[in-house]
Amino acid sequence: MAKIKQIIAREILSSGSTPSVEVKCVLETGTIGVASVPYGASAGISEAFVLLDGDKSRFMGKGMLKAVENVNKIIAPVLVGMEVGEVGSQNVIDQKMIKLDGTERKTNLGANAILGVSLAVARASANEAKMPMYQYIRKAFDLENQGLLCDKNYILPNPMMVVIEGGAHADQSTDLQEYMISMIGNDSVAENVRRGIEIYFTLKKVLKDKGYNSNVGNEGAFAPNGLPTNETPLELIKEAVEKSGYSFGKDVGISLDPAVSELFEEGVYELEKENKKLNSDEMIEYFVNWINNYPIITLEDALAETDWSAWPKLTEKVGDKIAIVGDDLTVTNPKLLQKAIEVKAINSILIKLNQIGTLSETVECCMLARQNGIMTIISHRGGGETNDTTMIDLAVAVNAGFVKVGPSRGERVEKYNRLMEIETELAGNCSVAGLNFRKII
Ligand code: 2PG
Ligand code: MG
Repeated sequence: MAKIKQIIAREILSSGSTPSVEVKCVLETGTIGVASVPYGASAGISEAFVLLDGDKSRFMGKGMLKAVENVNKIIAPVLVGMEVGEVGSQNVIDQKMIKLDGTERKTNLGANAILGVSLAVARASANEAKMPMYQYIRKAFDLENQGLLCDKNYILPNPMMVVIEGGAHADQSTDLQEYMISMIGNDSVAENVRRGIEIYFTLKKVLKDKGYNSNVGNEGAFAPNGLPTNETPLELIKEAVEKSGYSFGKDVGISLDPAVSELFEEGVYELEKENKKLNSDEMIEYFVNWINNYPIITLEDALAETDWSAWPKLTEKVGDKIAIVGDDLTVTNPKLLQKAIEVKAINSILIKLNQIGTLSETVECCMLARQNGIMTIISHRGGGETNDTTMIDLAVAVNAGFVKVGPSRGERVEKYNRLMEIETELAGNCSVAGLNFRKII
């Protein structure tokens, strides 16, 4: 046990050069924990509030000095002197900040301020306990003893790599946001990462040979312009997988995040590229058709975040075959997840720490998912990521099925490097989710 001595925040840059917040927590023992928060480009409407300065003379209004000040002047004085390191103390600290803010979406202090502190405190506590973060997260929330895990052993998540991106993440690419390859072999994480990267490089060649450019979008995935339809990336990926010498459907499956909340207005989904306007049932049929023709294993935000009545129809139709994943729909919020469980809207959930704004609520959401047979996928953010790798430790701690991270760029590969580091650290005392990913619930 140790007490918090100091908490200091500062404004930093995240990928894409959007400002973000970094927080340092110093304990009385001298132990330090540093953490930073990411930023979403296609954020869901119910996500926790990101407090921006709005001062147009700095960073086009996107500065985060107000959030920094909230940490330094409001949160820090309340938390200094509090104990960390005991089971439950992370939750006490997070609840204290939630109360101090006093709003549903952390609108007063900003989720960017609160999450920065939450993660910095957790890092300092893990360092103090001389534990890797994934082990500390299990300890802090007593996950092993409360029977909250599907397995006390570590089951490492499969890589889900974004290889073609469009929508809000790139200009003039596809209407849909993310086309991913999900590695389902269970030899090792390092092996899965290597295979994924080989396919990524082969895809670059496939694109070039067909005359498309191979420039990358926000997440480091290719964002070619001039693709004739939204289905074309599926064919290109198929070619790249096969040319890389892997079996399409056995070693590698496709994951999609169409993020169609961005395309939905007044009951209509507009696919500009194909000049189509679809209602909810037609949108479902559009994807069911793809599911019948390609080895799609996970499908995220295939319907809009406000189109609640359509989600159960999709899950009813294909939920026994593939993972139907809520992201904008559920925004890592235990209350929204509970609603989704009640109406049988999903069988899997995307988890992003900054959608809810504290480590405690994020873990609570993962455990609620676990108790209800919902697979968790821990994800990066498309807008501004930092080199913080807490999402990977979280994934390992909670037995997540996948981690969704772009294939290239420093802030993304840092996540895979951390996952491979954990695999080495565990030296065989772990398994890889592999083909059993649907059982990782
Ligand atoms: C998503 C994410 C991450 P963003 O929609 O799943 O890929 O994008 O962070 O922009 O919301
Ligand atoms: Mg998404």
